[in-house]
Amino acid sequence: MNKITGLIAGAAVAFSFGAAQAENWDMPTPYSDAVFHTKNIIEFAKDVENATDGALTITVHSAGSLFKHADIKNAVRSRQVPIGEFFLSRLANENAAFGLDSLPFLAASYDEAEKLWAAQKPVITELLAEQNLMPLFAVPWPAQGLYTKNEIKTVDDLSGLKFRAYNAALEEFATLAGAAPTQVEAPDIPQAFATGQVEAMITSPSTGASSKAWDFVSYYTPINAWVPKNIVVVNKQMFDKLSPEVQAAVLAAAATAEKRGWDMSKAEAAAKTAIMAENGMNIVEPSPELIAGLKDIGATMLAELEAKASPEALEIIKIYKAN
Ligand code: PCA
Repeated sequence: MNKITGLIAGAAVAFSFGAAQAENWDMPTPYSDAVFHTKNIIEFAKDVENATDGALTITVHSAGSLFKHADIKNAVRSRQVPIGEFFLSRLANENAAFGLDSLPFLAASYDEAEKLWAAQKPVITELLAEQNLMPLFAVPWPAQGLYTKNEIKTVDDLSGLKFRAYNAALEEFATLAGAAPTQVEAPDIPQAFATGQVEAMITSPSTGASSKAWDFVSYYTPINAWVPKNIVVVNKQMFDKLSPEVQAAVLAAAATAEKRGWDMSKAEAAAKTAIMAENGMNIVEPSPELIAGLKDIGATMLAELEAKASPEALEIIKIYKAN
């Protein structure tokens, strides 16, 4: 490009993005700055700002500082904020279709998680549209493992443990394992262990490391039972108000963020498990008995879900299993 066409191109960009007033969007997330999901959405915000020449800037509010986790979806729905991130399966109470990534052993590897997301995406896009919400991208946490003070060899060893849960499916899983679940948000994990409110949990090595699990448990057992996702949604009316150029920039940055997020997630599991080992935790491969017992619980949960699930959830399971 020579200097003159460069100037003209620059002016055209400034014109197309500058025509409308510059916008700033607040973006709440439940998770703290140390978490890779938060790093990814901060990158997403930068990409949008750069691609739009500052016509749209996004300010990320981490660790539930702007809205509590339970309120983020409705805050976006009611346009208190235009965009937000939350744990997708928290919406399972609205429709089981949202919760399938948190069903034990239905999709336990990244390949399966990708297949499940492909089956889920069109269905939940339609369900969210009914609430004036549009998904921009979804990124999985690494597979979920078990954190305990003592070694766990069978499901019986979980009996009576005060167990930290983050959604209804995990609460049911813990209950079926004979444990006593309590809901605790990720940033509150260290406090919940310190005060004795909980003594065991299931989560990713990412959250294990970001909450310094070695301060309160000694064993990590990578049962790798499910690969749950965060989702970023935007209010459709707010999105429609953006110029077509800015809309295109947001969608392009979202596609980039989805790809980058899955890559970050895949790199996390080994890296964060190594950090836990360096800090003195025992990393113990699960016994066949433990896995068999946990799979039984997963099968019970799937059968219960299939007996009462929404047509949308059943359709996703059908497509997922056929592929
Ligand atoms: N970390 C989040 C959700 C799943 C995960 O790996 C948490 O523990 O709340």
